Amino acid sequence: MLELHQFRHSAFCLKVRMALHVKGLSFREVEVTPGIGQLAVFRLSGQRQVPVLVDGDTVVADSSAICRYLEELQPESPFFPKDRRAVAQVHLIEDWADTTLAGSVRAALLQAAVDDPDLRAALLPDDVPGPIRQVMTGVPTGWLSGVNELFGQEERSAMLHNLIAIADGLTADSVLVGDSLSLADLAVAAQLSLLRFPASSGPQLAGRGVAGLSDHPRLQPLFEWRDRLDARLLQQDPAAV
Ligand SMILES: N[C@@H](CCC(=O)N[C@@H](CS)C(=O)NCC(=O)O)C(=O)O
Repeated sequence: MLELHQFRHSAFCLKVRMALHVKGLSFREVEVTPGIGQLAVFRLSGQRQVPVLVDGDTVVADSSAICRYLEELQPESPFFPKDRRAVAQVHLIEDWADTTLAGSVRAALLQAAVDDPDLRAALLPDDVPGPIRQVMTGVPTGWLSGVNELFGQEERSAMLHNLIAIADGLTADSVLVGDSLSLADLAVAAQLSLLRFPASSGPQLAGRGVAGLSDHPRLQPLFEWRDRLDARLLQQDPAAV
């Protein structure tokens, strides 16, 4: 049985969970505790980040490397279109989503968590003990935001510009490249989870996210598209056992 070592609310881990569902592969989720649990991740994979996929003796780190491994393991429901130009577009969009978009949504969510103690509480792992949870959510906003502005105006408008451009061309059941689902869809949909958490993130987080973006009128088609994908891939079949 495949094992996915993950942080539940990591967008990169969500991308891999979606990919596993597209391929119809069953897997076991191993929740990693941030910090201390990453020692085991390092011992296993030679680096400390999640997601890490374990398939018997094979250990693969990095969401893109894992998706390419899954593509070889299970060629059906391919992650890439046939047309060469479309393949290039998928690579470009996946790379943009995993780097530029990932950096911006992370900064946006951190900023939102600084501003909103309830969101901060919802983001803590479920097994954080009550007293620690209280201290973490009680941290005065001023103290945290004193660090500096996390999510700058320029970064926000660049991200918004790109997301609106995508949203404008979408309907709920369209795909980003070609005419079937590809890694471009999974990579973008996964990063959007940090702006507005999907139903598969659980009742504490579903629908919450970054104020001003999660409810931005021009982005609604994008979140509706993402919600469709989330429902199709992750909700009806909680295949992970
Ligand atoms: N390029 C990697 C990025 C993975 C990544 O950034 N993982 C984060 C969780 S979202 C992580 O493990 N952070 C902990 C750390 O860097 O120590 C991928 O695509 O998998």
